[in-house]
Amino acid sequence: MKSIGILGVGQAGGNIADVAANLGFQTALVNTNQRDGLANTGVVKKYFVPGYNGAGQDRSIGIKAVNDNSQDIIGFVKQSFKNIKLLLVAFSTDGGTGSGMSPLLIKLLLDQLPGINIGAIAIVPEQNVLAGNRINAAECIEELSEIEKISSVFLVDNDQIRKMNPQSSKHQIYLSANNQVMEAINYVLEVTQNSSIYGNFDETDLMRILNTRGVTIISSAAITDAKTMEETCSKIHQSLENSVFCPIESAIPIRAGLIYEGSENMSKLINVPSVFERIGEPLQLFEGTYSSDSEPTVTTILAGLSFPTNRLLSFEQSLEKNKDRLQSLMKKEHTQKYESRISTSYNLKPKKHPGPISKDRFPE
Ligand SMILES: Nc1nc2c(ncn2[C@@H]2O[C@H](COP(=O)(O)OP(=O)(O)OP(=O)(O)O)[C@@H](O)[C@H]2O)c(=O)[nH]1
Ligand SMILES: [Mg+2]
Repeated sequence: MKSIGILGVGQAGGNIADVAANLGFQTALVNTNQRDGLANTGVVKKYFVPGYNGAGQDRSIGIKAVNDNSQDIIGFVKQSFKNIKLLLVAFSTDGGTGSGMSPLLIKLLLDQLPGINIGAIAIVPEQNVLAGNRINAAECIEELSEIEKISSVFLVDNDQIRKMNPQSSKHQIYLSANNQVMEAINYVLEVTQNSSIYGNFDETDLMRILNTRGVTIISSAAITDAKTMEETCSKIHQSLENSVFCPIESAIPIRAGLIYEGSENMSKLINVPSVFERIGEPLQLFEGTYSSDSEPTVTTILAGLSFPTNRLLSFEQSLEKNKDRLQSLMKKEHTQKYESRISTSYNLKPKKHPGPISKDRFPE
């Protein structure tokens, strides 16, 4: 039985839980929209918040859904997962349900599920989403970053997938992101089950890394055609830049893992100090070396990173630039109305704005 559980919240969260279920993780989902959740057929345990039909990208509806049903939801989560050490709550930051419910739910679960660490798989939307989604994402990530006892936060970056596959449809991007994030987490968990005479990376090591508060990133680099230590090092850095997660911007990780799998010969090309020279030396490093016939691969886990300020600032800057236009749109919602001229012209209603009916408006 895997020691990490995945709780999907909202549609994107449910989709990630579905992928996780197919990889053998314990999973459950919570949604305000039954129709979305029912599509995630791999997930058996489902809680639909009664009286709701989606949150329509309104975070306050998600927050209310948790506040009004907190005991039922916590009871559902308790029942759904057995003997896990880490629960990862998966959701998108820019909708209403997952974005609104998840930070609050994580806080409540941390209080009410003692002994289980809780982290997050939070999806950061593409740059080109509209203002409402950007506001949601910024608010959600701010709330997440304030949770005191939270473990790893994986920031899944849909833009990273777009960057690697510019022609892909939205659906392909989502599917690829969901698969990549769960395969990365699955790999580092599975590898703890292997044994090695050269250096084991065991479950305690992994949990030590994943229970670090802050942003976590996992990436794998195939080093098959590397000839030198420099080439190996640059392949590792490249894999970090191109992973499914928001790329690291500056901060040094607090804990890290370095796992090598492949022929013993190629492992000589890994020079740990030079790998961390650019990233910054962490407080603790956990290493694992596994001799096998598979393609030589270095998997890096960096935990305790800062939230990617520049990536998030770019959201906020574009909101700031369009502030006047956005505020006038918000105001318009409450002030706009259409005044018909037809009734006044035909004297059906008391006159408001007398004037001829325009021929352009009512062509013959
Ligand atoms: N990576 C990934 N992103 C997704 C997926 N589905 C949706 N998204 C992203 O999530 C956003 C929409 O969020 P949803 O998860 O549909 O929202 P929700 O939590 O169900 O909230 P409401 O629909 O507002 O009730 C989109 O703008 C995308 O950024 C998915 O399966 N994978
Ligand atoms: Mg939805």
